[in-house]
Amino acid sequence: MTSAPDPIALGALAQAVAREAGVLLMERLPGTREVDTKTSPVDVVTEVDRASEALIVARILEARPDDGFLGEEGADMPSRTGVRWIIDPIDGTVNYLYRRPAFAVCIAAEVDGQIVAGVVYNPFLDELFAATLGQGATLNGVPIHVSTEARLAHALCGTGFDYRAEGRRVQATVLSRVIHEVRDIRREGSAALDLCAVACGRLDVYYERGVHLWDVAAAGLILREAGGRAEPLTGEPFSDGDTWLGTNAALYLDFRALIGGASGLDAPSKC
Ligand code: 2AM
Ligand code: CA
Repeated sequence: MTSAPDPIALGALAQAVAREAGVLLMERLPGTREVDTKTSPVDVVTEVDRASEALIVARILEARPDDGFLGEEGADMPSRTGVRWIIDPIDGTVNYLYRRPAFAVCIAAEVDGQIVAGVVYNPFLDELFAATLGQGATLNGVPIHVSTEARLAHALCGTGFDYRAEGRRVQATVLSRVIHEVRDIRREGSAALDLCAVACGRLDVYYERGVHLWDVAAAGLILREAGGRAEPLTGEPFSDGDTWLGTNAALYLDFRALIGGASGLDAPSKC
């Protein structure tokens, strides 16, 4: 019989496992080991992605054999405990491929449909963002908070772009409407690290169309626990491919109206 899920214990497990996966990512960073001539760098990254997810799932199952999983690389197991782990073994895959620092391991623990613990670990910078529901958010153990910027025209805005051309066409149109309204745009290449950047005031707002649950589950909790808002633009429960918003507390309504208008949606009625 598995013990009752304690969010703090789930978070501690997620942190330990994310650090271990981070070591694997750094050991196998493209260019830091011999690459078989038959293997392209993209194949190597796919292989590391799979190895990272397999490691995370194995370590969690050792500790909690009846939990369920949802992972970007295909982990999909029902839960017998009410706990489901949502995993992105490398968020910022293209950065990883190019040995750029903005990539991270993301692990969220969901209990009966609610995210209760989340970890986003950037092994390149050794930065570990973590949160437990109701307990606040931290960066390397130090509490973090969103910015207090309330003027959209002064807001530094993160976003990201789809891998597919069709998605990018829509995103370019939205961006062309947003870019005049904010201080400037940053495109880092990791949805999870962008949300964590809002959580610690390195960005004021973030939006992206086409993210998946594993990109935003852990980092969304971290941002909410840091005093911000992280949710789909629609205000409805998240479904894959939605536009995701992350903001400090002061900018949420204005930014939601801006992105809703730029996307051709009416501002959602829910606050
Ligand atoms: P990934 O690195 O794990 O693929 C890039 O803007 C951000 O969006 C990354 O966090 C990337 O995750 C995520 N993303 C997920 N699906 C995507 C898609 N279809 N196109 C572009 N980015 C995607
Ligand atoms: Ca991802």
